Amino acid sequence: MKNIQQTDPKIAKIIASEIDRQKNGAEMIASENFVSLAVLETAGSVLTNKYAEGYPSKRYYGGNQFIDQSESLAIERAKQLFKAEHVNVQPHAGSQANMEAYFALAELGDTILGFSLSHGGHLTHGHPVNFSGKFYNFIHYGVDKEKELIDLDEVRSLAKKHKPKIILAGASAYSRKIDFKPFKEIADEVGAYLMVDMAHIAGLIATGLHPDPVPYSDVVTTTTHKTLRGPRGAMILCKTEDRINPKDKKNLAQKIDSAVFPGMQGGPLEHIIAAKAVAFAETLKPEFKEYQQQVINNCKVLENKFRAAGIRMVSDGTDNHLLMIDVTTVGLSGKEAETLLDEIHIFTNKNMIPFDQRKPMDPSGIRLGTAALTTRGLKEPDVEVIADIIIDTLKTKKATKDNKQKVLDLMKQFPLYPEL
Ligand code: DSN
Repeated sequence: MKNIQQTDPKIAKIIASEIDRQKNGAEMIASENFVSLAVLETAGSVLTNKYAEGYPSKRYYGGNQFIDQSESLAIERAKQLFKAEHVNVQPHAGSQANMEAYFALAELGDTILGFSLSHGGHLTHGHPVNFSGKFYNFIHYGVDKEKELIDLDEVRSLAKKHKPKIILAGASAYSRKIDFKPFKEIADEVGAYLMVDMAHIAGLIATGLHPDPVPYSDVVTTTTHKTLRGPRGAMILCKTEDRINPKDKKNLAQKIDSAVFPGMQGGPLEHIIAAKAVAFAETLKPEFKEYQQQVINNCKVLENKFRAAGIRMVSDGTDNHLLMIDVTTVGLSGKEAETLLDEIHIFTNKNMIPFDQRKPMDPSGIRLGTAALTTRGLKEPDVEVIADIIIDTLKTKKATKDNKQKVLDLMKQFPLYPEL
């Protein structure tokens, strides 16, 4: 920070304020996490200076002998972590990874069957305001009204009716396990590729705590910064052979690689790719599995607390790192709940819930996650304290000084980045 303070005090101040915000709050946005200092250091390293268009040993620029080593390590570690045949670690973000996967598997205008955003899917799974909904003919499945679980009968009947080129599974606001085997069976029945976006649950999958999509899928995309706890970025895992078009000149791995570069991206972010390698090495350690189990245990504490408080949860609970709360059951909108919690330094996000009667900017739900809290070291009794504070705030509809102080006192017991 010394250099930034000298050359750009405004930005230095913003960074210092953000460090304070992160330290003095309970981060419960389900897609966020805190990277290790080793990942942070690598992401801020001189590797940012290098152009490396191409792939290890096949670059368009000289001087890549060291960059080749770090990118190869990232690839090898990711392959080991997910037992994947092929991995491309260059996607800059989850949206790019999804775009690149669609480019590799389909032609513009082709039909893709994905999970509706309003039921828990993602913007890049075919929402009309996103490139995905503009470039492709997306059809959506959702959850059933009663149990609020993914409706596989609907997936099958829509697949048979629309004959999609790709069936897409994966979610950003779904608190239950997704079984990928039936998705593969349906994909086989209609001759579609199976693509899975495992961004939210990648850490759980890497540690065997969630059903694994890799054996069933042609392509799997993921971000690297959510439960996987790496730097902000993404990657694509795939099979080598193209199951649907085996006679094409390029196999599936080659199609994915060319969709990433030169198809979509130019110079890869090699500082971030090296930081991915560092994160994957952390992920391969036994402690990472203990961490992921604790993430789930902590989320179960939230589930039990909300059930006891009589506050409705979508699908009545959770199997993973997140929980969807219907805050209309306490007479609040999602935006009101998010704002109240923000005021007492509990950071969450408003979220649509299935069959929501309200609008996306002020929906009926909030999404809570435990990945970041667990990285700070919170265990069941600590999460009980947070749950009580959230429930009190939502029920009284008041952001009290007392509750804010309780959050600050609790988070002080779990120092974040004391070195910074
Ligand atoms: N924005 C991410 C999330 O919060 O789930 C998904 O891209």
